Amino acid sequence: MWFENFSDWCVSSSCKTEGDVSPKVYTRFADKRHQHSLVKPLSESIYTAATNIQRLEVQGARNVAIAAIKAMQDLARETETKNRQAFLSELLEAKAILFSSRETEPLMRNAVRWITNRVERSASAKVQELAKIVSSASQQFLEMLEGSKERIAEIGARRVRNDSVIFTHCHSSTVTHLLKRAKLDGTSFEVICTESRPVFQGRITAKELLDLGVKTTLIVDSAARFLMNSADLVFVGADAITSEGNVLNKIGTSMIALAAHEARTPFYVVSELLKFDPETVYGDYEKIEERDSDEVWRSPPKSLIIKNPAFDVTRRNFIHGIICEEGILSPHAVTEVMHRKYPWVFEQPG
Ligand code: RUB
Repeated sequence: MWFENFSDWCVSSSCKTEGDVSPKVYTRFADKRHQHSLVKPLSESIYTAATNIQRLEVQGARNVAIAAIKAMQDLARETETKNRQAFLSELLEAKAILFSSRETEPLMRNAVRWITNRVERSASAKVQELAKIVSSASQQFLEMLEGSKERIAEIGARRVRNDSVIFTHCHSSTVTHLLKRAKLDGTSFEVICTESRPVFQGRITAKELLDLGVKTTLIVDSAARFLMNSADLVFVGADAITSEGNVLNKIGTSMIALAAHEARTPFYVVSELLKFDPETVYGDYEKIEERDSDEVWRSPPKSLIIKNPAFDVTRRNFIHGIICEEGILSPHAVTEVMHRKYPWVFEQPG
């Protein structure tokens, strides 16, 4: 089906009306669409994935990357472009839309770049062959992610001692997979998790852990320091790792790191290395996404200023180690290991 503009696409897709899309999403993606009015839109999957990511229906860096990769696979299947140039433009448009759906997600950006770079490098003029490259590159990236997740769980589970108490924040699928592995290895432990205001991803963690049969205690975020002395170690996920070895994760993570430092509780980041942002090597700061204020207070008093940053930066001095697919690394070693293991990440940032 052909659409005149984004609002038509919206009406015919999972968004029932324009108003059903947050104004931010609408403006962002509508601007893109209007540059291309009267052309068939990209695969609907790209807009749907971008909208779901932006609305937090897809949560956590790994799931965001997987949703973007799957949308690229759909695009390759559904494309109606007839030549190399048109196919490349379609891919670049998809890349721009996916990148703008969340600012603090280098894993997603690395995944999409991995796919588009492979297509750009091929000399083929046939759309069918280029589409095959998108599918196989996507599959390779998904396999890399899966392999890393298993390796991280294997390594990290060795740090969980019998009868220990683990502290965690927000919901990281990488952390919960590690804890699942520790449980399957027969280790007995309990977990304290924060509720993670404002949208309570800690409840997802709590439910998953209870389903695994792990004794779990949920606390309000501001009780983190109060309870830190009861924990033996902290595991948190990551959204981004910078060239200096600093880590961005859910807002509140850096406060937890400070509390852990004060209590001398080892603080580990559990993350695949592909959350590294190559642009930080060249001086760019990782952007911190600011989310809608109504997540914090739906009907606040007029003129009240509400700030709702989604992530914060934990400096490397507070990080005991990064548990990744290459082992437990000092944050100082990250850039060097990235150069060795994933040199392609540095080839074409942007
Ligand atoms: C989730 C969050 C997670 C990281 C890592 O924030 O901060 O700790 O994304 O998750 P949000 P994973 O809910 O706002 O996306 O280990 O699953 O990649």
